[in-house]
Amino acid sequence: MESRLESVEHWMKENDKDMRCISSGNTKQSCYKLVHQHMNWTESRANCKRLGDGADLVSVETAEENEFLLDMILDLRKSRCSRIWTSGRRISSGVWTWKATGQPFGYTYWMSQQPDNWRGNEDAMEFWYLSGYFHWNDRQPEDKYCSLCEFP
Ligand SMILES: [Ca+2]
Ligand SMILES: [Ca+2]
Repeated sequence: MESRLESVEHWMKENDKDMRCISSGNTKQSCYKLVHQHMNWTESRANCKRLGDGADLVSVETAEENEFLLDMILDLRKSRCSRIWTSGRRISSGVWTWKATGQPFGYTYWMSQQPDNWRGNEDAMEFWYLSGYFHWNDRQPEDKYCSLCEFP
């Protein structure tokens, strides 16, 4: 019988060029799907959860996972997704936390000068395409962007 991850991989190969899986090194195996439809952070998270059992907005635990994801979204950028939501949120204590796992940020890849909480309401983390690369930035969660779902 296929494991759930194998069935996700099968579905990816058959149907979805916007979905990729990581399976190397010390990083826990996951698959990811870039969603092109522009939605605010809350809508983006609800959409990911609808895509599969355990699916949620992406959480980035390691440098290896981050590198894989930045390569993936750069490669898929013909989609014109310049801003992409993740599950990262600044919670009331000011600590950045991955909402999908409940864990505070360990590894980080913030762009220089970020997070800057511009105008005091940038409480969600996005991948932001600027000067040829994607970077981490804090951004207001009401804005409508693409999103990246993770199937752990
Ligand atoms: Ca992850
Ligand atoms: Ca910012």
